[in-house]
Amino acid sequence: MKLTWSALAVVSTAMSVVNAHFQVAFPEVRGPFVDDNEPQFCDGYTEAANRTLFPLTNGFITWQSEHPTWIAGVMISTASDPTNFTYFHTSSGADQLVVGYFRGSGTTGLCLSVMPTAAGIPGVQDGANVTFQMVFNGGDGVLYQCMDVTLSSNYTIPSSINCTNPMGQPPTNSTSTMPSSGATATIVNGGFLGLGLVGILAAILV
Ligand SMILES: *[C@@H]1O[C@H](CO)[C@@H](O)[C@H](O)[C@H]1NC(C)=O
Ligand SMILES: *[C@@H]1O[C@H](CO)[C@@H](O)[C@H](O)[C@H]1NC(C)=O
Ligand SMILES: *[C@@H]1O[C@H](CO)[C@@H](O)[C@H](O)[C@H]1NC(C)=O
Ligand SMILES: *[C@@H]1O[C@H](CO)[C@@H](O)[C@H](O)[C@H]1NC(C)=O
Ligand SMILES: *[C@@H]1O[C@H](CO)[C@@H](O)[C@H](O)[C@H]1NC(C)=O
Ligand SMILES: *[C@@H]1O[C@H](CO)[C@@H](O)[C@H](O)[C@H]1NC(C)=O
Ligand SMILES: [Cu+2]
Repeated sequence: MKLTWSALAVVSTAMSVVNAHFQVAFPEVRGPFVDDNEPQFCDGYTEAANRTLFPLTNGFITWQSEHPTWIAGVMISTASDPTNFTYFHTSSGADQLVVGYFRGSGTTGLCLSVMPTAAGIPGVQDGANVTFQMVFNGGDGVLYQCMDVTLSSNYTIPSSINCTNPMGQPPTNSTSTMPSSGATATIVNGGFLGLGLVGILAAILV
């Protein structure tokens, strides 16, 4: 089977219905999911909200998707109240990433491996208040959700929050900007951290 990304994008767009985007479960997002606002900065929430403790290393984001195939990544801001995209960019205007953009597939039980300090971003340190902005494209445009967290070197995510098949790649060798169209995406796929069935499927589809 050989499918192109553009074919998949067309299929997933055709199957889109109301509420067919993506939703982060952990850490807590800025406010209740608003389907129509997800194409906007932080799902439409411009103010920092409740902060969740998050480890400096070995962290993860749990989430679900209504699109079977997608591109995803995670930007970070070290500002205490990041109110627009500028706060999530490097000084040169590239997306400041803790999870590089990568292609994946799957709808439930998803999680992204997040190593906040791995990219060496200034200010990403013990005790810092930072914000993750997950960026996603399942074929119907680029979507966003934000999580305000406090980084802690002595915190471990409770075992009641599952991440059995972590995905994602460190930001070091991915594209620095989310492709606006899946059809023209050229993602350097450095490989999944957790190469499970999903990773193998994604590799076949690419
Ligand atoms: C923040 O947390 C409090 C207490 O858990 C909760 O009542 C409130 O709804 C949360 N606020 C948001 C924006 O989620
Ligand atoms: C983002 O917010 C800052 C501070 O309010 C402001 O200076 C900057 O112009 C804003 N950038 C955009 C793209 O709106
Ligand atoms: C982080 O945010 C919390 C809650 O908003 C606040 O109490 C704390 O002072 C902040 N810490 C820093 C280092 O800014
Ligand atoms: C854990 O680290 C935080 C800073 O991230 C600090 O405020 C707190 O006192 C530490 N707790 C323990 C038990 O060491
Ligand atoms: C965690 O995963 C295990 C095994 O897949 C499952 O039995 C359990 O219900 C999951 N827990 C949560 C909170 O999702
Ligand atoms: C991606 O990173 C890995 C590990 O650092 C490296 O081996 C590989 O050559 C890199 N790939 C590209 C295309 O830069
Ligand atoms: Cu959608």
